[in-house]
Amino acid sequence: MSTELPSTLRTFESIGYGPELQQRVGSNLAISEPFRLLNRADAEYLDSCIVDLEKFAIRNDSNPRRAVVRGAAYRSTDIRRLFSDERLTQLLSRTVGYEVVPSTLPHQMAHINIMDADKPGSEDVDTGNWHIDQNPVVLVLNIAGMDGGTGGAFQFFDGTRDESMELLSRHGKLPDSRCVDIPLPEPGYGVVIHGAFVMHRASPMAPGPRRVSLVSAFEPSDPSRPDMNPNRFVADGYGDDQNGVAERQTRAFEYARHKAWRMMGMLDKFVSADLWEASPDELVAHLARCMQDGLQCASALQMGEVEPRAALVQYLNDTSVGSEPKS
Ligand SMILES: O=C(O)CCC(=O)C(=O)O
Ligand SMILES: [Fe+2]
Repeated sequence: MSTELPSTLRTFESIGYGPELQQRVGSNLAISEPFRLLNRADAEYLDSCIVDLEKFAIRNDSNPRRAVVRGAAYRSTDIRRLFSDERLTQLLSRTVGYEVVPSTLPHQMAHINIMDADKPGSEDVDTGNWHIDQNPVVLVLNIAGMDGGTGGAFQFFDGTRDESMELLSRHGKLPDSRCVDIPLPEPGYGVVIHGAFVMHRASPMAPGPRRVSLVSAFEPSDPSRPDMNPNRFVADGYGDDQNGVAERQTRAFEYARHKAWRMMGMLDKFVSADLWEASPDELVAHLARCMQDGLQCASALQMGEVEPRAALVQYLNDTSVGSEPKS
C-alpha cells in the first residue's frame, strides 16, 4: 500500500460553501486529487476476488448491467484487511485533517459497483445516478475501467449539495459545464471525498471494458460528533432475493452495534472527565448525552425502520457538528 498523501483538488469553499461548513466538519477538503493507493498487481488481485463475489450482487431491474456487492468486507478477508489497515486510516486522517476510523458498521466498510459495459448496443451505458453518500468520508478506488477512456470516470458537481439538488429537481440533470470528470488513470488509484457534501456519480460510458469501483466508508473517531449514519445499506428498489433479505435482516444488529460503539466512546469520555464539581443537573445532562444514541437507536428499531433521510438531513443541518459537548 502506498502512503502517498493525496493533495486537495477542491475545497469546500471552492465549490461554493461558506466557511461554516469547514468549521462544522473540521476539514476543508471536498475532494482529493486522484492518488495511487495500491500497485497494479494488488488491484488486479482484488479484481480476481471480486469476480468470486459477484454471486452476492444485488441487481436492479431498471439497469441490469449494474451490480452492487454490499457488505464486501464481510465477504472477503482481503477487502476487510485492506480497509482495516491502520496505515490507510492514518493516511485518510491526514488527508481530511481529523482522525477517522473505518466505518463502525462493518457492512459499510466496503461495497463494489460493477458495470458490465461490454454488452452490445450503441447507446451510452447509464453507470450510476447522481447521489450524495450517507458516510462522511469515502474512498473510491479504481479496480477496473475508471480511466475515463470510454467514459465511466468518477464525476462530481462543482457546486454545493443544495444547488445540485435544486437543479436536479428542476431540470432532472446537471449542466455539463459544471460536471467535472476525475479519471482514475490506472487500477489502484483512488480519490477521497466528503461524500455527504459533494454531489457525484460514475459518469455514463460507451460500451467497453468492465468497470469496477471499490468504495469504503470512514467516520470521525470522535463519537461526540453527531451521527449521520442511517444504516441504509439496502437501497430502496432492490429486490427481495436472498441477498437483499439477508442484508435487511442483519442491519438492525449492525446499527445497534454502531450506536453501542458511539455510546462506549461517550461514556469513556465521561468517566475520564474532570467533573468533580458538576451539579447533579449537569451530570444528568452529561449522562443523557452519552445515552442519546442508544435511545435514538431503540426508538428507530421499535418503529421497525431506520429512517434514512431524516438522519442525514439532521446531520447536514446540525450546527454543533465538530464541537465538543459543553460541560
Ligand atoms: O463508481 C463510482 O465512480 C462512484 C461510486 C460511488 O460514488 C458510490 O458507490 O457511492
Ligand atoms: Fe458515492
